[in-house]
Amino acid sequence: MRNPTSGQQYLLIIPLLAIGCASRMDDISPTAVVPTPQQIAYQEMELIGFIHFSVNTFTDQEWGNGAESPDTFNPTALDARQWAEVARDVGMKQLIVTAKHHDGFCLWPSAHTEHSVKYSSWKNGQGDVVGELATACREYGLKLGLYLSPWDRNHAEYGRAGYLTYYRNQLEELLTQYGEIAEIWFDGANGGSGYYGGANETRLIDRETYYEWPETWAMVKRLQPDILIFSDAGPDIRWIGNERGRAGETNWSTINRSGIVVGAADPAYLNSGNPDGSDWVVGECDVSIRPGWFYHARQDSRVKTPQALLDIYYQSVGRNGTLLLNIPPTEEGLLHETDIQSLREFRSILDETFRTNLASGKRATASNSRANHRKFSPRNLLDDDTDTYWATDDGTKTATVEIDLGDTTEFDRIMLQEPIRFGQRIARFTVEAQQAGQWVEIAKGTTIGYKRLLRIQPVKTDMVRIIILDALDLPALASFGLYKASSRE
Ligand code: FUL
Repeated sequence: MRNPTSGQQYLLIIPLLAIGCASRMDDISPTAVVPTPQQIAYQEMELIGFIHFSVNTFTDQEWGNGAESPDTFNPTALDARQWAEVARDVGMKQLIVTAKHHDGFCLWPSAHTEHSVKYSSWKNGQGDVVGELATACREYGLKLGLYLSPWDRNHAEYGRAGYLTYYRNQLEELLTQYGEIAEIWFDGANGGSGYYGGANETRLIDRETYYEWPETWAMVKRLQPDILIFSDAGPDIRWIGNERGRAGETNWSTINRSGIVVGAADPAYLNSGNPDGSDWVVGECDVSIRPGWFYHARQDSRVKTPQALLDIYYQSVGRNGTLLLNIPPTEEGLLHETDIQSLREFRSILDETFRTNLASGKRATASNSRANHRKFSPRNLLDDDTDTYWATDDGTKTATVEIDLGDTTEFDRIMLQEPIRFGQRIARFTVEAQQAGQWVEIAKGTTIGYKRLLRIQPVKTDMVRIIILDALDLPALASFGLYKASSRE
């Protein structure tokens, strides 16, 4: 007999087990629609860079018509490491490059066309921008995403079945030759006219059926199981409905994907999402640091200021979206100094504003804490840990959390976060501050989601409360912050 257990030992173990079970509390039940781990990680990145680079950079156009000679593409000092270094320094976690824009020119040496870097004199046809960027991203710890324009104004078969085979062959190259691809960007633009192998005509396609998106999406996932697919209809990431980088004040991460036609979606629907939606599709807010997506020297004086970028940040990341900020390389193949300066200052201001959470570690009490258990205590909002959270009992849709700041504190920025792994729940809230013994409303909003930032006039108080006025299910919050903005904002 091995290890005989005496009766005495049992007597000791059983009560210990009972105590262990009582203190282990289940998490709240997730709502019907929740994000995948990849979608959560994607939102936590917050800021992503977009690189628009193609023949357009050299022809000074926004949309090349497809007749451009590959020789047009000839950057004199291309350095993808410079792009990655700047991106990393300013807090971007991923770069997405236009592997192919509407002009059809390929930044990688595709085996399926002669309209690529392989046929340009850049590096005697030996260059590969996608490859160089993939290497640079790995070096600087960034994820890589690719934009492969479905509309191709160069290809002779565009508009016919043959093009779809070509498009999928290209996808296969890109998704098998460059390591892990975190995001693929399917643009909705389909303008009609183009070179099309010399035909020079207008070709209209049926947006609903031509690209056979469900099959293409399945192929993409087969080749890169963890990839996130962007389009008007997701399936993982959705366009936010404008190119100004602004999410709706109300922004649900849920929509109904079915019925959305890529390239013909309702921008207002994409902008605010749908609380009754059956699919979790995060909103991505794309915008360029310049008026155009491609570099144009004439726009050197129109680079967005750090303050304009901050404004966009508050309306994208601060409204439950991610910010996809375009920084187009010049003809040299380098990011422009003006853009870099603006980005660096933007990051420095952001860091200064959010360096100190004035509510961190303060005392919090709630009208309802689930099962009165510390796992759901309102103190979890102020512990600088987004894994812990406060939640209420089943059936509760309204609640109040009061925060005692101890001393009179001045702040003008408020941050709230939901634990979105359990779904997005909160539909309406206010924040109040005590002023001369009275509660006064200082901010209000609808959705929160991954992150909500509110800019308000400076408030001085020692007591703040969050009032949840409506929620789809019992409310839960992961984090709450109060900040005093940098004077440079
Ligand atoms: C649009 C395109 O037509 C623009 O050129 C740019 O690429 C933007 C991000 O998407 O649909």
